[in-house]
Amino acid sequence: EIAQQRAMDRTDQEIITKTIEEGVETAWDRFALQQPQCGFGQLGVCCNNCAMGPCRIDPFGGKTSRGVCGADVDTIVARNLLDDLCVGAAAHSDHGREVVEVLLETAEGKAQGYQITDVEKLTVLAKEYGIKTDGRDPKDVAKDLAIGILEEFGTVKNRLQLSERAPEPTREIWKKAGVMPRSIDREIVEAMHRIHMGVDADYVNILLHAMRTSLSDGWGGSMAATECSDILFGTPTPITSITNLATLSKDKVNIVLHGHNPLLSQIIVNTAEDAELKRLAEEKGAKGINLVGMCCTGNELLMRSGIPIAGSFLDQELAIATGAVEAMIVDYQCIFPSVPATASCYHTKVITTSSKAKIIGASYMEFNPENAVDTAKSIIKLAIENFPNRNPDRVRIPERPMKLMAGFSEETIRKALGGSYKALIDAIVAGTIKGCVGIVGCNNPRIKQDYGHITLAKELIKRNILVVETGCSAIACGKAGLLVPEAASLAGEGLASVCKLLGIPPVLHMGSCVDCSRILVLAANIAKELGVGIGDLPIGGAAPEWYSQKAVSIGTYFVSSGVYTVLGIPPKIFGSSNVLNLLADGLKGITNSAFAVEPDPVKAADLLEAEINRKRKALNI
Ligand code: BF8
Repeated sequence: EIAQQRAMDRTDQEIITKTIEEGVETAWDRFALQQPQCGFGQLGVCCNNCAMGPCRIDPFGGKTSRGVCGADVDTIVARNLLDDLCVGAAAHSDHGREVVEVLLETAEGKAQGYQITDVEKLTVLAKEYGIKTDGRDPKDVAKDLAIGILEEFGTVKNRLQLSERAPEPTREIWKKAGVMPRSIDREIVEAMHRIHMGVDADYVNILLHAMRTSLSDGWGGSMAATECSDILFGTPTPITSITNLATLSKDKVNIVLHGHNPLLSQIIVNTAEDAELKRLAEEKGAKGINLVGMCCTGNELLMRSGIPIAGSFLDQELAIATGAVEAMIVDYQCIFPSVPATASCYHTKVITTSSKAKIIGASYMEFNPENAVDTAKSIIKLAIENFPNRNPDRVRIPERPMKLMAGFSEETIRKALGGSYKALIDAIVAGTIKGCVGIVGCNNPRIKQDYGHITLAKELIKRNILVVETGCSAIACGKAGLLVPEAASLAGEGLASVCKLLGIPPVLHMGSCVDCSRILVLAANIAKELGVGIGDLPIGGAAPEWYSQKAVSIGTYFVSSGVYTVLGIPPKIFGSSNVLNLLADGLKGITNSAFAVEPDPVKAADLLEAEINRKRKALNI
């Protein structure tokens, strides 16, 4: 059955079947139509940077060993990789910038519906930035902090304050390798400069800058997004909710909040409580308003407000195909440009809200922090008014949502362990828990949806390796029932005993993709307690189903920070053995970590376990 080949989840399969029956096109169909995909592109040997090209290098060593400009295969492959990475870093960091800007506007009293929610976190950050807090109004502190963080984006100070959270031995490595990030925008702009024809032609030099650019994302733009979102909306604490397509309601107005930035989606969540809107929904024949999240903005809402999450990247079309979605509200990133076309098969309205991300066929309702609540109200009203257009004959909503637990911020994990990582370190030293792996990233139609995430997570917990997750990976494991304390029964004895003691799942949901910065802080704080670098810890990373340029940046800042990382989808670097060898092997001598590529998640678990054992041995445990 096609649906079973495409996705693991029962509710996804049900709706995939519906799309096939109704002739509604999805990413899987478009993926099939694109076969065979360009082999040159897949190897990374095609350069389309300038008007002398496009050029492609013959991977079999024929005559075309250089582009028209003379670039060889190493230069082209490395440059293409840096290009992807800096796009991803830009996406995370520009999202981060918007959050910091709203923090500033909130402090100045210019933003509607926002407040300083987590004063404790504000104080912690202010201290890091050398801002006085004693006896000061939190708004004044927030103003100074927001300006301090905005300066991280591009200044003359050439020093990224947040990156100083990394342990000293890790920072020493960055210093020696010359990859210490200087500022967020600067690294991205410099990356683009280096990619221009006739600038950087040394693949090692290009890749070192790729590392620096990724660090300015993980320890800069993404971290700023996470920290300032926490200050505005609260630092997540454990919370339970539900997931999969069964979170859609048969009799309420369904609004899907899709995209990445919580700035609008969280205001929609807060505004949907409005009595007038509820009354309007009833007037239109609905029993209320049902908000569900999708992708990373869904993760943000789940982590802080327990809003049900309907699905991940490959679920965006399926949610619409239930025929039960009144409105899909998007900001940016990971939104299929064809979503309005899918929506046109049903009554669903797609609403774009960012001037950076308009889509033809969608309704555009510009979101600005100055009138966020008013905009949120108008959007919700539009969805409610669309409810009578729902055609009951076209609706199919799967049964039985899956329970999950989320909200594991670094602060929450630390507090649950008694204020320090001593208990976790003791468990690791004793071998009760062998180590920890962060599984992150997307879905990709190249692989059965969620298969890589679920299989890898199950394999690791069975081997007493604690799993932390973000992004679509966390949603995949949520749908599979791995994010509940009862899933401890699937873990090895040691890990299961710790989970039972603390009442936590063996797979911890740490948030959205920018919240991979929470994983960095977690690793940094454990390393600091042990007095070692991140590269010395028995930990690993994995992106079994990644697709996006953002994932290239995440994987690279993981590796650059010392975290061995296994990719389930091959990056477009196989055309250059030099680039491949450097990333898979050469880096080990610099960061004590490297990339590996392994599409089979069981074998990926073997690789990660071997790496964890290697690091345990080096630590004499
Ligand atoms: O930032 S995991 S498919 S939704 S890129 Fe996109 Fe990938 Fe999902 Fe979130 Ni992240």
